[in-house]
Amino acid sequence: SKTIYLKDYQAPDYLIDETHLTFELFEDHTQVHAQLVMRRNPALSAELPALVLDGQQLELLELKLDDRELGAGDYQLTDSTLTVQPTQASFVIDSTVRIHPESNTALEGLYKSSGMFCTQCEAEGFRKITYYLDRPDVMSSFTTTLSGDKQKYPILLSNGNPVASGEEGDGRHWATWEDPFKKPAYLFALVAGDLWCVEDTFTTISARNVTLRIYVEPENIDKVQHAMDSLKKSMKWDEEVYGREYDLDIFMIVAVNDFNMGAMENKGLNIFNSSAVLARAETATDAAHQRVEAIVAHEYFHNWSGNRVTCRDWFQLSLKEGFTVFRDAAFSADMNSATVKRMQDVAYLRTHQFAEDAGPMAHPVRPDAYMEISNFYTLTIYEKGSEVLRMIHTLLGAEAFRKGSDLYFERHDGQAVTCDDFVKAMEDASGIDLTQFKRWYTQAGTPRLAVSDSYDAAAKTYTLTFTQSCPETPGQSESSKLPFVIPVELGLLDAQGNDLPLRLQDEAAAGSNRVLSVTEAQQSFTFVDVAEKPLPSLLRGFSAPVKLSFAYDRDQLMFLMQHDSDGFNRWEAGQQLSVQVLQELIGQHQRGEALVLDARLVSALRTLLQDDTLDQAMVAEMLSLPGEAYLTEISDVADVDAIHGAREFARQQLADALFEPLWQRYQANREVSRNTPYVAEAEHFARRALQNIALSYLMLGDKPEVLAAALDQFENSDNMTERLTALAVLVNSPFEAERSKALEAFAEQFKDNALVMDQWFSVQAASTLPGGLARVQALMEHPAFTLKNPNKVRALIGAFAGQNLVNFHAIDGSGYRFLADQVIVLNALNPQIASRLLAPLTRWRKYGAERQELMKAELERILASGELSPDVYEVVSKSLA
Ligand code: B3K
Ligand code: ZN
Repeated sequence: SKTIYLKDYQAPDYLIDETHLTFELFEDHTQVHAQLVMRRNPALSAELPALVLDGQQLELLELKLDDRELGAGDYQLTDSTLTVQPTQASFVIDSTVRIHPESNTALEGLYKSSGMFCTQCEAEGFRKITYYLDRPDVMSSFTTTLSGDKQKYPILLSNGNPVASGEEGDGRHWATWEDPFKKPAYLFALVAGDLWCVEDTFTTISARNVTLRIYVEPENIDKVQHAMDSLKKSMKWDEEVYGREYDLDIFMIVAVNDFNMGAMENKGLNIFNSSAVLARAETATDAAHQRVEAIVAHEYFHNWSGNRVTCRDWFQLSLKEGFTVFRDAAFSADMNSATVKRMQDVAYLRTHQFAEDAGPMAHPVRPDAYMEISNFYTLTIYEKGSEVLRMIHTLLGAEAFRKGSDLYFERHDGQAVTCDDFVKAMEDASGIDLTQFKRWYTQAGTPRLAVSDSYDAAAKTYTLTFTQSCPETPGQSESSKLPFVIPVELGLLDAQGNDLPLRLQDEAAAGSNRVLSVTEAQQSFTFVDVAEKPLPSLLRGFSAPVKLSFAYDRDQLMFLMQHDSDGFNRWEAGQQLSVQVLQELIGQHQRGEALVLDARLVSALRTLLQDDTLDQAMVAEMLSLPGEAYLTEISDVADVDAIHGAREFARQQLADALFEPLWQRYQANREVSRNTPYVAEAEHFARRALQNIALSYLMLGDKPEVLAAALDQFENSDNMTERLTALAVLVNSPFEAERSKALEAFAEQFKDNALVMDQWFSVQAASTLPGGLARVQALMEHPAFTLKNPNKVRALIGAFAGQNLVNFHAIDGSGYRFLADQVIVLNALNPQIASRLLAPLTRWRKYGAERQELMKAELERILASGELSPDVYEVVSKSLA
């Protein structure tokens, strides 16, 4: 495999002004005709270099240049290119190819899913459909005609507006779609199938009526309303918050069952994994409802941040992804609880993106090299990219940020641009220089920010000293990294827990919450007129994606938990307290000592549980101890068994000590749930979240009244949130008879609902009871399981390797061997899924010597297993390097 470098970027030799496509869809092949109206790139010299079109797995049937049929001597073919010599600056290429969507298991290009045809082109799937300049800086208008069997494929869709349709007489029909907005090929889409739709309309801010349609398989038509509501909210929000109006007359979403990721923002025709569209109380959890809302918003927001203004090359991927995640996070915060959304996002970032940043695939938000671009749809591009935008927002303020985004959209509408262009628009609109800030785009790794303080009682000054550094990442030594701009939002608490006014030396005004810009390797800030030694509340709202350290003792953390005016930092103090307590238990476990839980954690959580004025979602989040994956990430050498043992011990102790208040809160909330119809809104999510975390603690106590409550919740709930938690606690309990009965009943009730069966697989795959691997292997034989469906692979194998750490990391290496076996099979079937599944093995450096050897041996076995896809090859070879 060869590496592609950002420094080698060159503008395209030729442009495509118009693309006219015809698809004839058949059961055993599809024929694609493409007419490309092209010209020499006017920005380059008048010479006419050879035209090199991308194309893979295509059978070329016919090729014409300006109506002249080309013979074998007139062009050159390789397995990824077609080369022709143009003779004039403007010309038309006509090609006809045969492709095989019916046997496409990689789910990239044109493929079939549950009997329907659909496409996935980003990043480089279009070259598996026809010969083309498959790069995002070549933007063209598209006209697409599709024809197929009328009975099997009554619905024929593509991008843009429908312009004509008709019958062919032989049981076939056709439709033509026209997309007037110039777009790169990665935004092309086509769908043909037997689908039903829910239709609605949205009136835009300038009073245009837009038809909204969500297409699904007929049996799912009752699970679409939540996505439709989310779509309308998104359209309105983007008008209000970003001034962005929708442009076409119709906006469509299609749900497909076999999809490599969540969804895809194809112009006017978003294609979604059905798991990211379908939601109703009986079959989808609260988390699933929120995920649908967020993904619908994300893909819709791409219409501006991605489609109208797109990326010049794939190194700029975060230009659209980081920005769009930032936008969807703000939307979700506005629709639900902003603090809860932030806590969840930060926990996710610190657990998973920080681990990526510390592993062999670490890369900057704007990478400068890749082998396979599909491997770079990462937490760093998406989540860290969003954090980078959030910091720009913090540094500029909301108003200047909005001016900057308006300028960006206005300046670059219809263009393919770079991250630098985005930052430039922000600078021009705000007058703020972001030169140093841009290091966030080019330097990989998670910065460390150590903070110390000193108080001068005589002078009444308080000084905070910040020291930043960033660890080595592949290709970037620690010493080569220059200081970042780190916005630190903070407050200082007095002994009563009130925010003190904050005034720096030489400043006139004083506020109580402010942002300091740390820009140097070491830097001090001195506050004046500080009457008493304060307790700092640092990095409020997690204002920068760094690892902050300050020597808080546990009493100080408990104080912050109760008094910090920043809700996020109250949670954060609780997390840090839990981490300290758990790390102490991990040490005791490793030294073979008796485990003793610090009683302060019990009393802090008791206080929270007994305070019914607090936001219940917040209490639920505070009760959830940091996960094993996060404890792994923050360990130098992760001791899987000690981490699991310590955390389970703490949970058990908390369950025993807090039985009364947990049982009270559980019963009160369950009572409300029982008498309230399901509503997918924040306050109801909060009630169920607290009810469910309480139940999971209570079940650790082996009490018959709790078992009865769990069984009742399992049998008599009208919603999946309560039912699935009840199933999960039974699956993890020692009550064997109840467990198998519940699993059987659940499977019987939901056997026809693939998405619910995914949950059933996951709950079992994640159970940390002994014998995990054998259970997973048995479930692979279940009739509802197939390696060909990515959702199933993620639900069973992904959940086992990612969430069942004690079983996956079994010291006999059986979990590693199993995962490697699956990766080898999937490498041939679906390289993108194979490569993602691999991630846990790439983290081998985190573990002790014995596990390191076992994990490395499996990576080497994959490397030697035969012909590897570029996807798998890149990840395995970089992990072993
Ligand atoms: N842009 C797509 C991701 C495509 C991934 C291709 N391997 C979904 C999204 O981020 O909205
Ligand atoms: Zn996206």
